[in-house]
Amino acid sequence: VILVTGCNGQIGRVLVPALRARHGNSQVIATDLRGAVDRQLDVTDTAALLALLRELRPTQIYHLAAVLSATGERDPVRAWQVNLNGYFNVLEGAVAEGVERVFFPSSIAVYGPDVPREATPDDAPTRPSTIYGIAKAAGENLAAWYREKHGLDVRVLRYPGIIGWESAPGGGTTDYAVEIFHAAVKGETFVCPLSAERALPMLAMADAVRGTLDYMAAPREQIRRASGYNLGGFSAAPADFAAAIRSQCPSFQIDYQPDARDRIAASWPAGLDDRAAREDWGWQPHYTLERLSLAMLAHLGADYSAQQAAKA
Ligand code: VAH
Repeated sequence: VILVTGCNGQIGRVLVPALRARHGNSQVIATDLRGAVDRQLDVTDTAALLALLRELRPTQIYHLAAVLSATGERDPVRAWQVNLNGYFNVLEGAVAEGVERVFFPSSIAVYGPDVPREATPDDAPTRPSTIYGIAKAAGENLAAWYREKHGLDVRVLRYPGIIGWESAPGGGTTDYAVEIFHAAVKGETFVCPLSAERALPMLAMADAVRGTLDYMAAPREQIRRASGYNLGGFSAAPADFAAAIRSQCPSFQIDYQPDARDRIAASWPAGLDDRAAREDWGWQPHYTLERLSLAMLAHLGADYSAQQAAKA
């Protein structure tokens, strides 16, 4: 049995169906604080988490429950409780209940402004500027500690911004890269919270989920980095998304109004060096900015037209 926490988040909504397709519906137990779940679970409730692990005896845990970067800057106490204490509970419970493998999503947010920006390597120093990034960097070190001390196979990926048509993001600095496409298909002017040239590493949701499942299925001896791997896709700034959208929607309008999220993005890399993931376990992204933009507009455009037709 595979347990997923945070199943109703941006990644969880896509990862759970992909896990079910690979392992079978009955093998995946989707949990979250609220919404459509197999079991309700608050990862900060240690006793409830331990009781669920004892009942279900999962062999793997995908721990996706988290408070993202922008929200975390406004509510650091809650961000720390969920992002670190919740994760610590998962690791302690995994050891206590004999879980074989744990997935921990880290982020480019573990890097600060003192790293090579265009192709940040895995071994660049991690001096994060956000509460979210601090918790993720601590989480990477916890993964290495539990691997060393308990032999727990905790696997970590440093995700870039993730963009998909399948699910909505929530509370992140990179949410704009999904919301811009929704505005485009509705013919609305997009008010962008990042400045035009603010480039960040980005990745298609379909690539991120496929890469995560391939990584978790790789033989243990291929995983040579205990603290995890950068997972790269492409590098893009808001102006790049606007240009890709305009090639399909010539009348698309964008209004740049940088806010606190632009300052967070300014502390992050513009691009990732993910050679270690490619060499160690065969990582390979498939979506470029252009291909992803076409797919986003096609899927969201179809959804929007169907919604309009239903209202008519
Ligand atoms: C966020 N989507 O914006 C997340 C992610 C790299 C960005 O960590 O907080």
